[in-house]
Amino acid sequence: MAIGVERRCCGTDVIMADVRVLYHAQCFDGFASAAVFSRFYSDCISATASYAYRGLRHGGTGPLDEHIFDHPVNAIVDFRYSPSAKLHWWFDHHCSAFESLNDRDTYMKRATKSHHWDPEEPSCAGFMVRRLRSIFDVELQGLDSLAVWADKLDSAKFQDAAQVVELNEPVHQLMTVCEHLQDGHLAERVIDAMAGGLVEDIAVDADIKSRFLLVFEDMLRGQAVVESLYRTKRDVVIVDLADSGPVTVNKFLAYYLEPDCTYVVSLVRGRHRGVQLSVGSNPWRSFARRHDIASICQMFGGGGHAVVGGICLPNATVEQGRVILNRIVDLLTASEAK
Ligand SMILES: [Mn+2]
Repeated sequence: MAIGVERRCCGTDVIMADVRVLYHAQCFDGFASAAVFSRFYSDCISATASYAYRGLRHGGTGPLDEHIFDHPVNAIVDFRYSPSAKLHWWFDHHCSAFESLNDRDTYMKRATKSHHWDPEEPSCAGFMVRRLRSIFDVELQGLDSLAVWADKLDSAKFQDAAQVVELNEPVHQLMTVCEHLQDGHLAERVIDAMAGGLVEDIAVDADIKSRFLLVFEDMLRGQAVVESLYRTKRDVVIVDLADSGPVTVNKFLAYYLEPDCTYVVSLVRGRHRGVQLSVGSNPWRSFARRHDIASICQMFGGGGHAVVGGICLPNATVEQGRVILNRIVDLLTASEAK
């Protein structure tokens, strides 16, 4: 499968690929979905097509910029919808796929064979394999294990916290690399291998292994920092990293350190400015969750799902972030006392 090369010249993209594949960046399911798409396109639409991949990140509101649809054929996978006529293919499973009711209407009215959404699906890559097989009668041979992995990892079906914090299994290591990988040669190698049905093979590749070890060392340093400063209030773990500088922390670490906790609330500085808060509930003690986390985050300008959410405050000071952190902890612990 040919990979498109782009050159930037005087601020203008010189188009060298046939298909632009925009995928959810830094996410195993995003990579897997990009792979399923290019494999489908090559098998079903054009055997000689070349692809230019680009990861998209959450954050920022308003419609997606038209400029991202810069190739003759443009696809978005595992990321939100755009009503642009230049979006030729779209697959997603996020509840928050539509910016507005208007966008949702546009999607419903378009009713094409090339735009697909199902928020009940555990992963976008798994959804794509199932949907494409049923609609286009295409075999997509060798992609079953990719679909199974994407379903498992994107819905956080891990045995226990140790499995996802100690990261001994190759595909879990590949997942970790994907979560820290920017666009570029290695990202394209991963997508290509996944498209060829070689997810287990690329997971044990030497370049993936060495990249994993770098990330894992950072995570171990992050773990030491969290262990030194986290505190608990009833069944809530509080992690305030606002004064810790940039640290890499495994998002399941708190459940590994405090397996009996129900919630984790954390505060970090924003990538460029401000602060970010995240609120999560213990996936291995889901019966203990007493709150809808999305609605708590919405009270402070954030959002998310019932089980996990976040708040981005680009203009807030650390002190303001701490006030919100404490208010959230109070909310989470207050109803427990009732
Ligand atoms: Mn996904």
